[in-house]
Amino acid sequence: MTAEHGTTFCEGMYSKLIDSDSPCGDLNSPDVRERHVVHVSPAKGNSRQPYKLATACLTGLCLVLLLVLVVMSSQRRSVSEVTSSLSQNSSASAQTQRQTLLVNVTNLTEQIKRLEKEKRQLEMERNALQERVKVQEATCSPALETTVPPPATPLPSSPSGCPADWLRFADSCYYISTTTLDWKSSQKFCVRRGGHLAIIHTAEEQTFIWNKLVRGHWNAYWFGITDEKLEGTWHWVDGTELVDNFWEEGEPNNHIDEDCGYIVKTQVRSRVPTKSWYDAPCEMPCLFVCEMEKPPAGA
Ligand SMILES: [Ca+2]
Ligand SMILES: [Ca+2]
Repeated sequence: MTAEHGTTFCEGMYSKLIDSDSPCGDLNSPDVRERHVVHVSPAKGNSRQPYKLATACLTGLCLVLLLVLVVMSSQRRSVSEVTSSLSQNSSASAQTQRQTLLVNVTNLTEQIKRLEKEKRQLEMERNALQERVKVQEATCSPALETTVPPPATPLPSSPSGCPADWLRFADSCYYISTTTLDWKSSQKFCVRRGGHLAIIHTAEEQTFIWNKLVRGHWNAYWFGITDEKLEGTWHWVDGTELVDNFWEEGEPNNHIDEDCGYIVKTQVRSRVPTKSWYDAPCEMPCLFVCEMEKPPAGA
């Protein structure tokens, strides 16, 4: 072993027990002491360095742990604050939504009330319009002619044996007006002409008269029936009580205090003569049908 090698080896072994048998030789020898004096001091500094390093590491670790703890605590506080904030926000949001819903419910309730009021008003208007329609339907059509009513005296007879402007059926003559009068005036007109408002006992007679009527939107013709004396009990103008009848479905209904009967003829081809009677207020001006059972002698 060379001296240099031995020195390096001894330096590495300084921390070990000093052994006289050590290959390092006699440590008390001047050469060795010198070498150790020269090399021992740095060896002592190196032996403390790991402790310093460990201390530094531990200190660093502690600092890191402290930092971690600080960060975690901060984060935990932040999370708690965020959670609390979210909870508060959620509660506030729910409260806001509840208030909004309450406002919406209130508005909808008011809207429903308003719509119900409008509905009631519209229903009233509808009912009023329906009444007007019924009255309009019950109102006789305008006169087919604007001329004054024909004279009350019979005109010269026709080949039919009836006055010239009358129609013959069986043993009677019929006059179909072209002007309008109320029911009582119509009856008076017929009486002045030697007859009365038509008294209809059979479907054949009803059909004959109905076929002679002029079609129109709602052409209504008074005939000789009324329940003016006793509501619901209908009598002919000769005082006899009604037996067979040709009322329309739902008639007579006395809808607006209707005590006189009329026959209607419309443009609707499906209508039939045996369901053409209606009741209406006697004051309405209508066309009318007169009947004369016994034509004047010589007619
Ligand atoms: Ca009546
Ligand atoms: Ca009626």
